[in-house]
Amino acid sequence: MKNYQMKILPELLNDKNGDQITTVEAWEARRKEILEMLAKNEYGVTPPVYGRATGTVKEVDEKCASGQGVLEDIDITFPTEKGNFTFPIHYFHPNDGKKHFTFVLLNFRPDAYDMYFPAEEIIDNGFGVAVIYYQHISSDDADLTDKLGGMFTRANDGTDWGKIGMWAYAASRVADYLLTRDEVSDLGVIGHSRLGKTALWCAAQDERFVAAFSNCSGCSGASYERGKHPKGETIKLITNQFPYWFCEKYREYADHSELRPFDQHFLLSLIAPRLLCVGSGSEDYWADPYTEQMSCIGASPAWEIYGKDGFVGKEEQAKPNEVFGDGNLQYDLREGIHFLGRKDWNFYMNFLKEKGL
Ligand code: GTR
Repeated sequence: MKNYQMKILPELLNDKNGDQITTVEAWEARRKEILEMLAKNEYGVTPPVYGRATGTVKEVDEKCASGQGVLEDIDITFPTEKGNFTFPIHYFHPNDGKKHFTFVLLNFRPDAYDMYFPAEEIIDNGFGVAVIYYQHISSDDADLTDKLGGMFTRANDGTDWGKIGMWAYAASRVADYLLTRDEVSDLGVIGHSRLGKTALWCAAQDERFVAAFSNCSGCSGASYERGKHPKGETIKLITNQFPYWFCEKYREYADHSELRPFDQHFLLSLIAPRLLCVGSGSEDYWADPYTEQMSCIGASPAWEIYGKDGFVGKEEQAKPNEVFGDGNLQYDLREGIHFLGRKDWNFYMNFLKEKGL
């Protein structure tokens, strides 16, 4: 495993002619190429933005949690090819009149309070969090025209966006709105599992997010396909069970993943030189923690091109609860199962504080 990536992974920093990239300018050209490669071969092509989103505050709890926070229920509306699209969010922020780093969380349930985020603790740490229920955007099934999916014409050429692309698009529209709010300084996007994949794809495309947090994102998220542990999920398995998360073309790699001209470190590299946290669970074999760590190592040169540290840590597998957080690309192996819990949030919030956010 040790030198596996060196031998068989597609080269991140080689340009079209196979020459090594050493300048920011050449990297940014390469970055565009990678973005297009991932859109056309994995997540699908994102439709254009027809206009910025606006928000309508529906309800406010001025003293949420223990009274230190505000919870606002807001409708986000934006124009699309086929008219306006509206969906609700819950927006929590500290009640102190200051600006705060704010997480945009893609979540699995519609409730304001949920086991995947400790609202009160996030507020107490001086952060905001805006929560999107992902199926308000489009259903998690094969109906690619549900809700937002139906608002754009599909080209039917194998590269149309899948659900991950739709959910990511919604997080960007929430960013449109939040960036107009006085309570917001900077934004990060966060998600768990399929929504961790979504958070990565969202931040890859939308550079207004200064940070991204991938929690247990696994296959087609942070983890390498090449060199995957036998217990880990593969492109073959994921495209059999969840083909609609991706573009149709992705299925071509189901039996030939070695032919992909990229691996998942390409996705992580698109977030450079911004902040990125990749978090795994030590017992989350399906997501394959070690190839998540390895792909951080593989993506790290993209940060180095900017003269910044990317991943700073060991190549040998992290121990449970070990955090490699000295660079701009943090990796942590939270002890336990497939879950987005308090410990994960604390790893991420500590990272932000250490970076001065
Ligand atoms: C699994 C899927 C994973 C992961 C997970 C989830 O069944 O195979 O890729 O995304 O669902 O989202 O909880």
